[in-house]
Amino acid sequence: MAEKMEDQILAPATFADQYVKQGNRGETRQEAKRGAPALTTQQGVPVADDQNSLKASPRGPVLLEDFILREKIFHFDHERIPERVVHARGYGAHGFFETYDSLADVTEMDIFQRAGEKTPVFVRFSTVAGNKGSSDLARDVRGFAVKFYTKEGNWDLVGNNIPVFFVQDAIKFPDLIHAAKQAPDRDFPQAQTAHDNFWDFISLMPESMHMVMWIMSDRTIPRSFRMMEGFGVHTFRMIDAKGKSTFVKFHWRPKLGAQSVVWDEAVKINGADPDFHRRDLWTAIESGDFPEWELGLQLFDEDFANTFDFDVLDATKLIPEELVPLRIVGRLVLDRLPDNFFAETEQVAFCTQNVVPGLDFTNDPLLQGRNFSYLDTQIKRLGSPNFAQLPINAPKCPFAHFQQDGHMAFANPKGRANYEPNSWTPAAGAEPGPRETPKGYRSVAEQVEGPKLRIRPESFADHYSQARQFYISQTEIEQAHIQSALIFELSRCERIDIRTRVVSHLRNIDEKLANVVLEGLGLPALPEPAQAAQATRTDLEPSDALSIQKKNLGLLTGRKFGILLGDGADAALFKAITKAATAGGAKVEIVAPKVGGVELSDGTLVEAQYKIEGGPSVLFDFPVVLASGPGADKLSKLPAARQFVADAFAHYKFVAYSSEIVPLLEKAGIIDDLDDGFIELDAKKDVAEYFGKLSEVRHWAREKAMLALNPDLPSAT
Ligand code: HDE
Repeated sequence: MAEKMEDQILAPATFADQYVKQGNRGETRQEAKRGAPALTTQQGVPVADDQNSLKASPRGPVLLEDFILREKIFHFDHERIPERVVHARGYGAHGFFETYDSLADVTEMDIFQRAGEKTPVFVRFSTVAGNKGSSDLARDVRGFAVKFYTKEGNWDLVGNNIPVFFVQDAIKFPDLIHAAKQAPDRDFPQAQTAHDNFWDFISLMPESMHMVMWIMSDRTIPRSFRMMEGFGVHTFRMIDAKGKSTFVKFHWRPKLGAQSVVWDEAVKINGADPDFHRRDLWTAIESGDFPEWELGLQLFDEDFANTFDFDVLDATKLIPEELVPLRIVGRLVLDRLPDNFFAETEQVAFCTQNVVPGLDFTNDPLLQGRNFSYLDTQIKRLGSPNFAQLPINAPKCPFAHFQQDGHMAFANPKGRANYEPNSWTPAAGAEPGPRETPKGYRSVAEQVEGPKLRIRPESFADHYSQARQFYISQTEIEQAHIQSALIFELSRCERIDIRTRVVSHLRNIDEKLANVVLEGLGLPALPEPAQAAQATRTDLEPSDALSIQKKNLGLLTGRKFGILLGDGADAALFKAITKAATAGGAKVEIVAPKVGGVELSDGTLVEAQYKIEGGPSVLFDFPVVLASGPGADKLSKLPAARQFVADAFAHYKFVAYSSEIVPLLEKAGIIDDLDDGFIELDAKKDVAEYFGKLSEVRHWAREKAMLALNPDLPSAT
């Protein structure tokens, strides 16, 4: 029997302002009207029905003839490209780099010649170990990759948020990554190093010990991409117009200051908002709070390199800023979101070998291996040697060469000459095409001699001195965090011999650290210190530049207040806090029992961004709780509200609250432990006192007190 095919128009109320029809089986149909263009196939054929495939009768088989269905499914099947083998999860933004002063005394790099010049950039931040869909707050190194579209070609500075690396030679990189990622038999754990394979490998690689101190520190759980430092890691060379070469190390310094979260918070953020870092970057740029970093250079010559205690070619070492201070040369501003994540953030291809005239490599064996890897990996990932033609990868300066054809070649030259040298001239009937420029890229004429061999230089043999220097440069609280991180990670490593082997390395770094970790793991006896190729030096002074807490800028800018509101909350207090927070450059978000909002004491209705179960205090730097009367009573009964304040307490946060919510603090079990970090607000004047405390960011005195009270916590031992 023939089916009834007419569509009926639905009641407008159901779909608000949408112009919608309904098919005879309830399919929603929207037509190309009111400004919406016609849907077509890839070939431009208009599509009449995008809801039903072509069938031989209503309940019959789908026909092979349905080219519309087949084309749509075919394209969908091929949407994915291989994710990056490392740094798969990342997030990017566009912006510019502005040069402060000319650096012509040091380098010919065009980008550094003219003060005030702005160069477009694309930046991608990433984690290393997790897959593309992993959560943002994994304990991991963060990638900090910058593509500068300069007038003399693209320069990629592919760095991390940690200035040193795990291994000294690129030949060990595949082993490192295999060990860090999921075990091959079980494919877990995802995005974490707390497992046997990682610690087994690390414990067999003494050179990784400096990096291990950094990854067990708070650096690997940053509060925001906007609050991370960045480093080029390797030593590069800058070359001036006369050919003189100067060594250089690159540093990015966030204008908001560096900040991290605490571990328990990181774990909970991963559940509450796995996209915490990308959402943070997106919303900051969208709301006009453009993140900024300054670029600092450590510049030094061969003489310094020869007298420095460590080899500047060894990527497991840094040069303390106390020895070579940073020269600040410009700023990076991210002010534009990508239009399309895939086309820009996913398809961007950073390559360490993308350097420009005036910049050259050194013989760092890790860097040299990377210079092969990054080009090679793009072929696999992007599928064609023409990946540089993608808009995100193409230079913004003129370019011309004779490379041709290949998959997806879409920028194809015209004319006859596709080789050089050639004899074509317009008079002979064709353009000659591009030719050499004497002032083009030149490598430093470095003298190289010696036997060809597989060997590690003697100057790479000290694996513990800078690890120790990093550890003793941290505040007491930061050291406690390193201790707990090591204990947690090693507790997830099942083999006792591996745990013990790590402790044997820690003995070469700091005896107290080794003992605390031993105790924390309940290991029976201290192992012998690991055999060291070179004894640890104890004469390296602490460097304040290595600590996050010692460099705290105490800014409210870029931070977030989360105000948990109950009905009847004091309107004057609410407004005073909101005003002071906004004036300080912070954002304020509201959490309430219902997202519809709450009614303040003066009858104002305030809408909420989060229903309390979806707005835990881990999402905010500064949690506040305001309610009174039945509103306060109601909050005290809600488990999520109790968790809100209990977590804020456990994460050492400053918490401002109105006096009537004391029953909530009682129910949360923290009333007897309240300290100076919990600020009761009775009147607007108390708000000033509360804001006066916030420059410390967290109430670390609470953590100190907790450590002193609890002999089972790390640094109390
Ligand atoms: Fe990478 N690394 N890496 N790496 N790396 C990649 O390139 C590699 C290293 C870094 O946002 C890959 O395009 C080797 C150090 C960042 O797209 C791959 C070695 C540092 C990114 C690769 C290293 C980095 C990558 C994977 C040892 C800090 C992400 C996809 C010799 C200075 C860039 C890709 C982005 C990505 C290889 C070590 C930073 C496979 C062989 C040291 C930020 O080519």
